[in-house]
Amino acid sequence: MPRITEEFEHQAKKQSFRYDKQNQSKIVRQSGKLPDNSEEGLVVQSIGKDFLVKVSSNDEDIQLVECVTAGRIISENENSSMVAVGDKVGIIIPKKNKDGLSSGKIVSVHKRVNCFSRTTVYKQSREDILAANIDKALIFSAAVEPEYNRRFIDRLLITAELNLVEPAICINKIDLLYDEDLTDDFEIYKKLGIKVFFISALKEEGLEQISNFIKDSVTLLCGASGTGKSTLINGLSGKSIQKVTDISDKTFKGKHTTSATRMIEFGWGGNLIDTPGLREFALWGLTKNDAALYYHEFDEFSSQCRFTPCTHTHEPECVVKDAYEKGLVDAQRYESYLNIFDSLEE
Ligand SMILES: Nc1nc2c(ncn2[C@@H]2O[C@H](COP(=O)(O)OP(=O)(O)OP(=O)(O)O)[C@@H](O)[C@H]2O)c(=O)[nH]1
Ligand SMILES: [Mg+2]
Ligand SMILES: [Zn+2]
Repeated sequence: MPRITEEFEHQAKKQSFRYDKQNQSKIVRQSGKLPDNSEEGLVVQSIGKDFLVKVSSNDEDIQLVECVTAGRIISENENSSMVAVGDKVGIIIPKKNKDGLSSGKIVSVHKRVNCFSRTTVYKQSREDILAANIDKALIFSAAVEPEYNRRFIDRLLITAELNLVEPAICINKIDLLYDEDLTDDFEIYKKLGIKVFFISALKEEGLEQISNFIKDSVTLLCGASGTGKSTLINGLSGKSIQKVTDISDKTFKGKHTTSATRMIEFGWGGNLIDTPGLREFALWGLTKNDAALYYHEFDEFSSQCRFTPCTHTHEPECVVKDAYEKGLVDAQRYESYLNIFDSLEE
C-alpha cells in the first residue's frame, strides 16, 4: 500500500528539527520515518489539544478516534498551528487494554493545500489556523442581534482571497430585519462578484441557496458569536446536532456557545465546518503595501495614480482617493481599506 512514509523517507536526509512554540515539550520535524503501525486519517474536530480523527479503510468501515498530538511529530507545515480541522494526519490507533481505550496519537501532519488563518489573539505574529484544506468560506453575519460589521467581513474576504478560497457572504436573521437599506449595503459585494445570501436559519428561509453553495465542497463557516452558525447547521441537517444558545438580552452579543471546531458531513455531499464565534480577526500573511490589491474596486483607478507604488492614503494626485472623494468608490470600503492599512506592518 503506498503510504506517506515513502515520501517522508525520501526527504529524510534534509531533516530539520524545531520546537513547536505553542508546546515546548514537542519535537517537530519536517520529515522522518513514520511508525509502521500508523494509519491515515482526517481531523474532523478540534477543541484545545484534543482532536477527533476519522479513519476509513472503506466507505462502510469508518472509525472516529480521539487523539492528542504525539511528543514527536512530523509536520510538513512550518510555523503554524500544529493540527487543524481538515488536516490529513497519520495516527497511531490505541489498542484496547485492561484499563479501557487510551487516546490515539497524531504522529504526522500532511502538507496543507491551503488554510484559513488569522494572527493569534494572545500572541502577536503567530498563525492561528481556523481550518485547513478548504474550498469555500461562508462569511456569516446577522442583520441584527448582533448587527453585522462590514469591516470585519472585509477582513475575512481578504483572507479568503489570500488563500484561494471561494467566499460568500451570508446575512442571517432576516426574519427580524429585511429592508432595502440592508440589501443596498451589500450591493457593492455583488458588484465585485461575491455571492451574498440573505437567510433566516431559524425559520429555515433561504437554506437552499446555502446547500447549493456548499454542495460537493468543504466549506468553512465563520463569523461572530450569536449570529446563528450552529442554528444553520441544525437547519441544514434537519436535526439538532449543534448546541444553540440565546444571545445576551442586554448587549445582543453571543455567548460563545460553540467551543469546538467541527466538520459536519451532510449526506447529500456537502461538508460544513462549524467554528467558535470569532471575537476579533487580525489578518495573517498580508503586508501593508499589498492591502490595496484586495480592494478590486480600486483597480480601474490605481493604474492612473501619479506615484507607483501608491498607498492611496496621502499621496498627491492619487486617483483612488480622488474617486472616493467624488463618490465613485464605495465610502465604507475605502474607509475599511484605511483601517486595514493602518493595522498592518510594513
Ligand atoms: N430571530 C432569529 N434568531 C436566530 C436565527 N438564527 C439563530 N438565531 C438565534 O440566535 C441565537 C444564537 O444562535 P447560535 O446558532 O447559537 O449562534 P452561533 O453563531 O452558533 O454562536 P456561537 O456558537 O457562540 O459562535 C439563538 O438564540 C438562535 O435561536 C434567525 O434566523 N432568526
Ligand atoms: Mg455555535
Ligand atoms: Zn493612489
